[in-house]
Amino acid sequence: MNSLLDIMVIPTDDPIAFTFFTGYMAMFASSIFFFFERGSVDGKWKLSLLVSALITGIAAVHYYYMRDYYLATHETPTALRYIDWTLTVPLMAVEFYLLTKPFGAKGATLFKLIVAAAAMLIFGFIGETSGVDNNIMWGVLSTLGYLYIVYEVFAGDIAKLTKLSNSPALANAMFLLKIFITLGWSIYPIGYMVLPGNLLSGVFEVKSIDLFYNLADAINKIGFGLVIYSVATAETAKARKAVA
Ligand SMILES: *C/C=C(C)/C=C/C=C(C)/C=C/C1=C(C)CCCC1(C)C
Repeated sequence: MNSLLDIMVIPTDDPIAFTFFTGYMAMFASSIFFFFERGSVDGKWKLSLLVSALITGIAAVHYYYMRDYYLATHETPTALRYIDWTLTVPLMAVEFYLLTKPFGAKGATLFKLIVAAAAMLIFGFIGETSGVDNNIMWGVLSTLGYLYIVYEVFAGDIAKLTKLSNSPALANAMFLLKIFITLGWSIYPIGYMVLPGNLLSGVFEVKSIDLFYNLADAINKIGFGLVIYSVATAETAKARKAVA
């Protein structure tokens, strides 16, 4: 089962294998795109685009390994998945911080977001690896971390700074990013619920957790980056027009 050949053959009846491959390539291509597009936006946006490139780049490397792990074992690459998220979710918190920093965001805001993300991921990892009995409890604890992030963006520091900024560009970006962290991010807990002992157990195959996670990653990591890219290019064009 673990021969090199297994890794080379993509079963045509396995949508999970398919999404590991397309996920890898899409993350990789996005990373190159965001990295090179740094050159076409004004200075203050360059760091945001670099962080977008890092998010998709880190994911691409993990998808490379998860893909092979999955093909060789047909099991869920839980550890690799959580290592990826441990790096990329805090970087998404950094994106919120960078967008609001020109309007006074403090390190403390970033710190709160990262602590909430860490709690969400640690509890989720324990829930996925510790067996059936407390699967729901760990999922609920993880969801508290998630909801705290949603709160910060909708009503906490990030929301207040966006309002104070009087910047239509930032307001637009936040509107879209809010859709990502509510609708897009909610795909993850739905995936988690297919685990044995949880609410959707039996409705889907356990393995389909990877289908949910791969879909959500592509939407959230690439989409998030594209929102920031579109604000950056729009604002750059506006600033250049004002100078000309
Ligand atoms: C790029 C990766 C991202 C944006 C990952 C986000 C992950 C989540 C929002 C995960 C959330 C979970 C819950 C809210 C409860 C169940 C356990 C998790 C970790 C799947």
